[in-house]
Amino acid sequence: MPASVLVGTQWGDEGKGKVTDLISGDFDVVCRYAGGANAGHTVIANGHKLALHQVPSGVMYKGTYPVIGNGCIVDPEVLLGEIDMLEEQGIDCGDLKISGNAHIVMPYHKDLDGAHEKKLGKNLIGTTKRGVGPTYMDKMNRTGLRVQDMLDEKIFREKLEAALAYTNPILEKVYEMPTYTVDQICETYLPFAERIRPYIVESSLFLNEQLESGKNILFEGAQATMLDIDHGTYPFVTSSNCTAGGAVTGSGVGPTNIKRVLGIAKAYLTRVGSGPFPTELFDETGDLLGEVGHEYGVTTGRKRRCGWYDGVVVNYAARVNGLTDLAITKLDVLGCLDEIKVCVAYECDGKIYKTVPEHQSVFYHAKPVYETLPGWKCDISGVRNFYQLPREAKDYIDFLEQLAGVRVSIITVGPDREQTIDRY
Ligand code: 2SA
Ligand code: GDP
Ligand code: MG
Repeated sequence: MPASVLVGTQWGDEGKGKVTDLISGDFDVVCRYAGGANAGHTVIANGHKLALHQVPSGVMYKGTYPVIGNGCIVDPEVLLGEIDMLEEQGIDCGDLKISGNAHIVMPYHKDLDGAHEKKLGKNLIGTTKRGVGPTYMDKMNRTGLRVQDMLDEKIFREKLEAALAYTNPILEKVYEMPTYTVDQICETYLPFAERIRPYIVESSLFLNEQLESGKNILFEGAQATMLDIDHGTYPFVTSSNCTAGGAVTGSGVGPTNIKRVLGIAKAYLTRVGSGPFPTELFDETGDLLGEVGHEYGVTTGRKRRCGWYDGVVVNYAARVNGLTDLAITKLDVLGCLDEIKVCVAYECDGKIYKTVPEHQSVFYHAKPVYETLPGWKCDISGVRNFYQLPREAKDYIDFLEQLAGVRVSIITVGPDREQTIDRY
């Protein structure tokens, strides 16, 4: 299998970190292709519990190269802190590769992110305030700085001067915030540059050479389909292409190399931040799912909104990502419920929608049409074989498979690597 993509099918936090870690042993390279320190991927294995933001979740495996692709953005402070944290735990980061074309998050990007949210008032997006939107904005505007610019102080200073000539007036006049000088940023960023230098590579070249020598690559998606800048619930999205197509542009590996696209779907649904969420629960069942599933943001600690599994959303994700198979995560959490609802369609102004409507106001007003399935009311966290699951749990998986139109190849029943049912 030359290259595979692992992608979130909902609004994020489906357990991408856990599944990436689970299958990374079968890959020679694990590459992040989009997003930055907004991501929070949890990996629990070999006695370690890691919350990863910048470093790919394949880092636990010796002999697997973790790569930060050109489609990612890099916050040097977060990245270096993470490398230190990993090395303190005895996890070697010497094989980490960072694309010279990835864009750098600057202090002013974080200021702008927070200030813009404040200006939006009640219409705020609910970002992670990690500077993600403004960094991608500068990339598209061609006023951004890239990792490779850190390699040469003269170039870094020149590009920074041009960037500040554009950004300082925005900080000052639009947001009434303090501005930056080149020296001020150089003081912190040039020492970061020295530490990052050994990891910088021409990542598209590196990845393609790996493929040519028979190695295989896993592309680890961040955020998720419904947060994708093109296919998500715009404007309540992140600023990158989280969907499988982003793996191509975000790495410089051609689409013909990708043979598997594994979608990750939580057995219920969560969303953090603002925006439409048709199956959201505002009652004690929502609270129970949040409590049993420990639904709090890995990056910000925010409480996640909880709701029923939305079969329309995952079916849409199967379409826009070209999914080959699905992993259903956190099935164990549903063991606390007598009955479980699944959204099979939406109703809006008397019309039934079986797919995610393109028009945002239809989606915003969509009322879920539910089917109710019986719960299994027991602890399944020790089950390792599909046939040992209670009948109701097997029927639930079969139903989700039918709705998605894609085979369920992995089921997870707990946060540890071992708490997994492999049907691949
Ligand atoms: P941003 O910061 O500009 O990317 O925010 C834009 C929207 O994208 C959502 N977003 C996320 N949603 C789920 N999980 C994410 N990572 C963290 C986690 C989130 C956290 O793993 O828990 O800790 O709060 C993530 N990153 C971005 C965000 O909520 C906005 O809706
Ligand atoms: P990601 O952003 O998609 O990697 O997901 P997060 O790490 O933000 O959130 C997933 C959370 O669920 C983490 O705390 C995981 O440890 C946990 N988790 C993953 N799989 C399972 C599972 O099957 N059962 C339970 N109970 N927890 C899980
Ligand atoms: Mg997460």
